[in-house]
Amino acid sequence: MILMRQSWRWYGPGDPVTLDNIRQAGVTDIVSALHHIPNGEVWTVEEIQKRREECASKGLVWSVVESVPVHEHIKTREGEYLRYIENYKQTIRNLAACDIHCITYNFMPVLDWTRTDLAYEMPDGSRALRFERDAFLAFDLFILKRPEAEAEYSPVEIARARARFEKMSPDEIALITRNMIAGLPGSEESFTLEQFQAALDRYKGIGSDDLRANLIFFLQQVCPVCDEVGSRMVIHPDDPPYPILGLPRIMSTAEDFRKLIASVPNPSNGLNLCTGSLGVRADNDCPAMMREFGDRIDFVHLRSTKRDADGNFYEANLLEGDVPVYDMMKAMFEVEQKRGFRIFLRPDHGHQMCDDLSRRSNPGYSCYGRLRSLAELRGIEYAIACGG
Ligand code: DNO
Repeated sequence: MILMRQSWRWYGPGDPVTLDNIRQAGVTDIVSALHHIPNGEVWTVEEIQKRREECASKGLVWSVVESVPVHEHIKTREGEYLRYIENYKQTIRNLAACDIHCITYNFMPVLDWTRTDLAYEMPDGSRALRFERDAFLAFDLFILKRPEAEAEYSPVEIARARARFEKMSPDEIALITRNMIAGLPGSEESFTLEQFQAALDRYKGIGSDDLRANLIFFLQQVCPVCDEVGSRMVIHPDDPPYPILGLPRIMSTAEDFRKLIASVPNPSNGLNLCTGSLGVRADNDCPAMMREFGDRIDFVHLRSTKRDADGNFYEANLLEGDVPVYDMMKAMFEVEQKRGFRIFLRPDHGHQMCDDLSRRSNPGYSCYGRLRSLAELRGIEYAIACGG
């Protein structure tokens, strides 16, 4: 029987959730990245080896990279993009030389994932990450004051955002600004408001077809290297899975995945199925995606969200959100048996709960919250493996 490879994201030596904590979670594999290396530069064998050894000293294996960031110049295909692509290829080779073959990345312009509230209080007192649409629009229209914003929203939306903005205290304005642009963990970028607007402006004239063409170009360069060294690029979907701030988004639906695979059929062109990101859209069926793209999914993020009719969502307890977690695990289990391949799975964001509430942790990457999700996932897998 082929069971999942239980993994855990570790941000490196600065992560408040330590390798000693992680090994007690009972996972075997670490998901990590060399966050100290500037975007676009080569990850050397020495640096990769050092991280591998840190993990190995605790009996853990660093086997998945999340992420080798894609430099903005590659996304916009300008400036030094060819040099950055060459560097990316070298990083792929160096990772393979250290026996790391699963490479996560995303192709979201400017921002990686986005939330307005990092400490949304749940009825049980734990804290969750949340995306509140009115607050997001208030940021766009009245804090950032993005010139094109007004034309992109309806009068009703603008009125709601204004009312929301008028209720915000200076502290709340500062907080939402920080949440939006100071870079959530793993984003690798942080901005002032002016820098942020300048970064958005670099996408003027780049529509979704252009961005997709740039992604395809990038993959056409790097996938042959991956094929040669036996590695796979797994793209993380957009979070949230729709355009924001006037920026194009091209990896939000099954159709987006289909187009990407049709354009770059190399076996190394793979997917990181993130149920929390995709599940924000009611028209995304995660188990169906697992079945359709299973041959190319080497890495899964398991998390659930709860959306409402106003376009808000929060990160729910794993078994209480919109994502059909049992069906998803069942689909994954079936794919694994068919492929004879153990998919890497990590519990994605967890709530801050119990001792997490009095400890610092990277937003979403608390210790107890993720332990709770992992325990639930293990239980589901166990039941499925026993025929349930
Ligand atoms: C958020 C993460 C993302 C992810 C990147 C992958 O918690 O899932 O930041 O790591 O999008 O490139």
